[in-house]
Amino acid sequence: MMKNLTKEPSGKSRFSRTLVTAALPYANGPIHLGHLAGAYLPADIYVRYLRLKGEDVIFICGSDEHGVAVTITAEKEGLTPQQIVDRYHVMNKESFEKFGMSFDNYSRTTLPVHHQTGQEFFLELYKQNVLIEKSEKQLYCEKDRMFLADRYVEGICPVCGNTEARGDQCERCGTWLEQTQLIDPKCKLCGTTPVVKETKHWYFPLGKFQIELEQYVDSKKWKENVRAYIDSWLKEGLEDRAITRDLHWGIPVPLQGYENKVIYVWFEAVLGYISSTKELSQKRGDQNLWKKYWQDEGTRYIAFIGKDNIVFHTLIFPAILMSWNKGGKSRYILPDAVPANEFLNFEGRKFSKSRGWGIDLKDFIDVFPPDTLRYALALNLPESRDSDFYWKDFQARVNNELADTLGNFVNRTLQFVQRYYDGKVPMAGTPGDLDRWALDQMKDAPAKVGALFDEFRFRDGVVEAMSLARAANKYFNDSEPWKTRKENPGLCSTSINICVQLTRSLAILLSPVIPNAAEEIWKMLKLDGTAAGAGWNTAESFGLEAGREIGELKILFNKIEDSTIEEQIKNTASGEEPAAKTDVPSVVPIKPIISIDDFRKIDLRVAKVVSCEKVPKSEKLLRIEVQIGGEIRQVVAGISKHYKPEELVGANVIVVANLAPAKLMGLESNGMLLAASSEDGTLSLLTTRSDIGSGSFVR
Ligand code: B3M
Ligand code: ZN
Repeated sequence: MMKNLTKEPSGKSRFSRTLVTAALPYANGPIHLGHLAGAYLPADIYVRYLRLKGEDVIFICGSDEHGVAVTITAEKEGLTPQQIVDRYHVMNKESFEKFGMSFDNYSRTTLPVHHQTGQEFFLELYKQNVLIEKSEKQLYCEKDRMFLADRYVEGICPVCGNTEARGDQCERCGTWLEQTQLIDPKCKLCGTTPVVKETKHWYFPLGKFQIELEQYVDSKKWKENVRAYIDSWLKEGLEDRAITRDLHWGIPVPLQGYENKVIYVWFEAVLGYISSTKELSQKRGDQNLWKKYWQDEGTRYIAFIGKDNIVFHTLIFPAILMSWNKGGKSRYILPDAVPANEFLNFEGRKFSKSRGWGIDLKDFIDVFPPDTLRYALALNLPESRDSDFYWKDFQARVNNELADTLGNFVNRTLQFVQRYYDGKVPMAGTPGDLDRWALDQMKDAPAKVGALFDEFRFRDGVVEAMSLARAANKYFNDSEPWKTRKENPGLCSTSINICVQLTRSLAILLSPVIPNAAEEIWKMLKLDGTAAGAGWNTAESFGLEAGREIGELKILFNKIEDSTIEEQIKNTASGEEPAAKTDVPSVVPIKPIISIDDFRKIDLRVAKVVSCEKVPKSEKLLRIEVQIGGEIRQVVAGISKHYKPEELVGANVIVVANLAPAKLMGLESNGMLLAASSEDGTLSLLTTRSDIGSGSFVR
């Protein structure tokens, strides 16, 4: 378990302010629930909580508008990249606002202030002679006449066998790839096999920062899931990384001879947090504001992201900042915590835009109040492992917890005040045992919930806050005010007074999660100011004096009908059967149906391994000679992490015998071995009994 990050052993914080950033979403598509659960909702709960505690905090975000993610979408839609980012920047900013994201600034990486920041960092590192220029072999499409940066090329991941790995990263196993490592690469635009051509690029020597990064990582506290990723990167050994690209969309490389190249999107996107803070400075007319948050040791920096962005925020961004700091111009602070979440799945499967699986934020909040989504997601955050969004769960959370527990308690309490006390808070007398129990619950709640939020355990924190609502309902039931009203009016007014105080405390404690409902409660109580501004610790004690008038009552949450949920299930799951709810990890979605004729095009054969050796200088590749009937062939396979060469000799494996030849590290590969690969990248070759002759058909 992690210790409270804000406190020194003495209990006093050594920080005087907090900078919170949330990953900059690509402006190439709408925000969906998976994004919210990965980074945005936890970040917003945290910031709202800090503000309630009266801390100095700013919350920074914006659209990531460069890179191949954007240009590919533009090409698909026949629009310019600018048109795409304009559309999605506005759309995402609006849906974030409706969802209640309380950013202090939501910027764009296409703004001049960001281009300047990106070029300034690039030039500073260049002047320090940190960057290395290299002539490298890259994949080039002769048909489209361009170098195939990142996602413009797709092929088989040499680590996990995923057939849709991209030129920079395999999304399935998370391996960060060089495009020339891809097996059987294809141009994404025209589908042809690219050629290898020389091009010049600037590299960032990440490897040189290995030791400094290890020290940095050891000096901070990380969530277990995050630390596991970092350690695997560090263990693998860090390598130089190209930070320029042959593209026309992005921040131009500010050097002669590089006119047609841009800075790699990941190098500049992380700097977008700084530019966004600079923009906030300008907006607030305080030129020093951004420096205070980025360059003062008294600032604590927390970066909220999803798990696929961990390496960029825990290693690459810190290394860039360390590198800048060596120049002596000024010193940036490094992230103190990167509380990355795992993935949220939808009804048992991965969100998939192309397959229409999942739901966008925009569509969701057209139908349901944002607080219902915030609450249901908060209780389902993938904080330590992947989790699932199910429509039925959502309905149950809203109906049983928000409407029946919280809403019902607030409603019955305030109705009682309206009906029997003329709308004024009744007097509290000396508390009895039952009352003291309720008061103890109230007194302990802010510290309990706060301790969990401090540790980035938002799910548990919200459960804890909601347990105060449960206790409040129990207290109402057990004190039976409908009876004591006549039998013992003093007892009755004490319990109703305490119920009103509990209502106020609940508004404060739940305000980071359900900010709209919290303010509704505040209005019903006719309190001054806002629940969000009341002060976290004031939830411990009485905040409404007796005799005070309360406001008009409203229903906090309406229940969701079965028919409404059925309709959503129909609309958002494109007619596919929701997977059964189990703890079994979800699978990557099945590909579209093919005909038997399509399948027959693939010539699968049994092949006997006659010799096998490691490919020199390659960590992953084996060179294998197989016999298929009377023919001996060479196949190169990325399985050396899973099989020793001597293990394979004599084995009967299955090969795709009619696959177009491919070159891997200069070796021709004539065919592909079939292997099962699990999500975590474990590989197992398909084999047959040894008495099946080589060359036999597999069908
Ligand atoms: N745009 C990737 C993503 O949207 C990337 C994050 C940038 S954070 C600086 O997941
Ligand atoms: Zn992979």
